[in-house]
Amino acid sequence: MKNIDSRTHVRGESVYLDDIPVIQGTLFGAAFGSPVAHGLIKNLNLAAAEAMPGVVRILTYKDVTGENQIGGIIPDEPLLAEHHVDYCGMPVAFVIAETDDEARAAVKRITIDIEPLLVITDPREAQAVGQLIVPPRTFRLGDSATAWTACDYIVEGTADTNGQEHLYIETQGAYAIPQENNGIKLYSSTQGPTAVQRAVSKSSGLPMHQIDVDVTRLGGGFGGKEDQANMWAALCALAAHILNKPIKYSLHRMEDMAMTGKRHPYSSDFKLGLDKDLKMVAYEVTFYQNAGAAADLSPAVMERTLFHCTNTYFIPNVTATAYSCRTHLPPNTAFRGFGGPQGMFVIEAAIAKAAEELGVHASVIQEKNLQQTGDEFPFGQKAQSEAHACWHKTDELYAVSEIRQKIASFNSVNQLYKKGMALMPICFGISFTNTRMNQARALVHVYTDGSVGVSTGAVEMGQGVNTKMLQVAAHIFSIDSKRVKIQSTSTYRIANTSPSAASATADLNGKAVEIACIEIMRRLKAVAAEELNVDVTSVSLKDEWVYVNGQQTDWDWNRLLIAAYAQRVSLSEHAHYATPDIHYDKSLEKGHPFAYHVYGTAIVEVTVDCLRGTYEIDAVKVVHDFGSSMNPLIDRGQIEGGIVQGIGWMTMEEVVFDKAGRLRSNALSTYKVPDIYSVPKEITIEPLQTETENLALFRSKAVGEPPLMYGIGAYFALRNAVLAFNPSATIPFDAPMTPEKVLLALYHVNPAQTSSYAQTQT
Ligand code: LUZ
Ligand code: MOS
Repeated sequence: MKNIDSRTHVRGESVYLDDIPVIQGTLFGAAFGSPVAHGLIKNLNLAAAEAMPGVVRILTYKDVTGENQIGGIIPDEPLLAEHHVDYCGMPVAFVIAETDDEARAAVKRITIDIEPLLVITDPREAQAVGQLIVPPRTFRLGDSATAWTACDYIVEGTADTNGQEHLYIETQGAYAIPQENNGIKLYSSTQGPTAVQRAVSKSSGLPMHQIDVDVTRLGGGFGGKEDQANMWAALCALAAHILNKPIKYSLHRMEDMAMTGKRHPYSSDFKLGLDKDLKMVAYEVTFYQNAGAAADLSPAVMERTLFHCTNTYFIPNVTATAYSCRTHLPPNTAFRGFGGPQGMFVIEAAIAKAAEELGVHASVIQEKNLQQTGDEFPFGQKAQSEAHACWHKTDELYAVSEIRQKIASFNSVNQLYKKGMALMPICFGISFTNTRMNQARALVHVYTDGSVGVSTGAVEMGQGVNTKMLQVAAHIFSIDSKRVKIQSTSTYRIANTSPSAASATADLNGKAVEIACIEIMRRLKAVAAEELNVDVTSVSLKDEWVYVNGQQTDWDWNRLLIAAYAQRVSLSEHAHYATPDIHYDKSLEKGHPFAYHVYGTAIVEVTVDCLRGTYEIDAVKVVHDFGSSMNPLIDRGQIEGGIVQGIGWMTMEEVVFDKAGRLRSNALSTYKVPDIYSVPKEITIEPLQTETENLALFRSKAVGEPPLMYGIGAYFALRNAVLAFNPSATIPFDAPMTPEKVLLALYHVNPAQTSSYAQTQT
């Protein structure tokens, strides 16, 4: 079944926040963000802005009717700055005007006097002066300190990954419409309607039952709208509450890029020990997470980095420590993978370093250390591992040694073009790491005309979750999918939702839909049994007809519904699902936090132009653990998108903040993302079909985040191509591997290691 939104998407008829018809009397908001990254506010000058045409009101922290606080995990983030500013772009005032243009023109007239304070943009500097968001955490397995003596080879190093702009096509925004008796209806481009509802409730002072957050779909989220839609919704709701007028704010791209957080940059130290058979014996790693100026989701992101610090390998002795470091950047936030990719990059860097020093292919070390079923993760969970199955199927299907030979022969006859490849096995835990969040609800109404309406807590953001929800209902009822409509996601219909995140949305909400539909079916079968005067166990429904003992009757779906209604049997159900058997003990850092893991292996092949430093991604060939896909078309789309997004993070996307904390890569002219010309020339995806995972919706494993991590292979493939040209290059593990960095590495001369290349070329 194709994505149910494809028709309206292609025709431009799909409704996003900015497509909602604006009600008469609507006013428009625009935020004034701090021009300075850190300082004390001495004076905020609003008079010139207030005198601008169309300006109705300018709100500051003094106008906040509830608590001036939108922090989720930790209450450390004001809605509007009070006495100090902590990052460039931090909202200080909110202008309300009659038009969008007037609001923004007035923002430009606001001036602010700030006494500057020391700006820290580097996480290690922040850690050194004790600026931590939460206390550090350490995961331990075995005893790495004593294990070094058992190692024949030890490598140490540093590995850095940079941030990443979400670049959802639809920018952040909200539209708040006051209702009678202080209610507020909010349209918000959010992955977390309840998160918005909570932030609005806290900052406005209204109870949650007064706030209906309604989401039809998003033009992309990628984690950027898990927490950071709250600010704009809370500002619009506050203004709507105070002025009793509808208020809309839809951010411009440059406002969005400057004011919102991104993927967390990390700087990490690693030490990896191997025995003479290249088995990894001990691994120590310290992560310095650049959290930005407020907690946002950083503690949870930090924890997922630890959960994924050994990727898909078994290492018997591990000590992994993570610091969440407070800097003066916009608060960094969820981004597809949620800290996992950052952790996985470091172990892959350590393996690459060992391979380069020992003169073997990294894949030899990777393969020897793949985790087996029953192996223990550093956090105590025992693996149900598909790592070997994915790796070996990759080798079988794509013939790794043949690719390697082709690359070697290409490289031997080409001076200025070099090819490289890398294998990238992945392993990603499915469930929110915060156990309590692994719950969802669904509300299913069957109407007497035979149509079905389904509401869940799932937010459609292009990932196709609504299509999957629809498939569940149509399948359980055994009715034509055209009869089912997935309604918008509303906090009035579904309460206390977890955000659509952690790759778990289809599993959690789909299971709730399944439970609700099964319950309605149970009642319908009882009605049929009574009407037909047969035993209920003999009744079944198939393709909209009632069967008794496998024999079709003259009762169809509609006739049965009308009978049920006449018998006053409920045709509605609200169901709850909570992932069973997951638990985690933070005091021990042990437990079973994930319902299951998703595995896969990718081969990434690249060609570097060694004169220019530019490169192309020739191919990405994948074996992916789908479980048993319930929608191969959607799942393949997710994998292709994830691969391209991961490659973008690892190669061309470069977030640049200057020392003063100002974003220099603040538009698409200075921040380069993969386009149609730079995507891999070939992407091949073969399924590893398994039937084991019953905690996945219809045994169809989660597919949202894991494929992004295949993109990490692009970094190591580029590295290998560069080393084919200049074997003496010392290349820091410092992603992204932009063309500039490739060029520097190609012509890098290592004075300690005067190779023949260096002698002839200098
Ligand atoms: N969000 C969250 C996530 O709140 N908890 C998680 O564990 C998570 N994992 C991935 C993506 N978003
Ligand atoms: Mo996400 S990073 O699953 O919002």
